[in-house]
Amino acid sequence: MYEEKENTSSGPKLDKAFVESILENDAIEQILNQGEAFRTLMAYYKCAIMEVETKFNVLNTEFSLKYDRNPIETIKSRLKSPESIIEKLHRKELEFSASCIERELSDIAGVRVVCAFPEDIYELADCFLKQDDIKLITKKDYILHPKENGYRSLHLIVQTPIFLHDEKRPMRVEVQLRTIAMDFWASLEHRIYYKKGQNNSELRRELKECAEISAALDIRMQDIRSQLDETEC
Ligand code: 0O2
Repeated sequence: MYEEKENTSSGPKLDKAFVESILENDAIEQILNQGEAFRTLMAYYKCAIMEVETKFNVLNTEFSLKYDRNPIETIKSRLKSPESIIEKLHRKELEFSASCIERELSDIAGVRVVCAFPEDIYELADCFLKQDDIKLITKKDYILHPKENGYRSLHLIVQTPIFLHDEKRPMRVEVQLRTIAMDFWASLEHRIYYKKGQNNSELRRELKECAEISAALDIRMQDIRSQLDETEC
């Protein structure tokens, strides 16, 4: 679950019943043995989230000085929950170890940047990716190429350094950029369908139609803004 405010609790707590329901005893033992390394790795991912959030906050401030408006409506971040990590490792038949998590999973740290207009997404992404300490690992443009269900967002997996007392550590972060309309749609769809595998085809069709309508609305609102910008010049 993505949150607007950073979670400052002492660390993620594991739902033991969930873990026992999907894993064998020896795998649970393996997880418990990794406790300290896991907590340390999660702290590093939290730092990486802070680095990326700061970069977007700086860009937002600079844009607001230059254009007299904020391109970013909200930034929401999340650390993947221990349950989701275990479930994903289990699904991919990977071992539970801090090194395997770091090597194989790219979405432990997630930053979601919500903008008013589609144009802002691409401009922010460009500025962010031009920074010399950001390395692009993968880019998936679900705005240009929406998913079959209607999902739209720009996804970037990037590597960013965090500066510890005695080392500079590269960490991977998943950045999702979307408009308010895309975010509204995805939140609803996430609650109803995504991951739940339900199969009500009529609802699916309606949701897809809503995605098309909200994409058209995004384009019209952007056109209106462009016209306003022109009349103000
Ligand atoms: P959560 O609960 O949001 O963290 P992967 O399985 O990560 O190796 P995948 O699925 O190819 O790779 O990654 P992709 O397509 O970049 O999607 C990753 C994230 O995008 C998901 O994270 C969702 O947050 C979001 N997402 C992707 N597709 C959909 C969709 O159809 N509907 C909605 N609502 N969100 C989507 P998680 O970890 O799966 O989920």
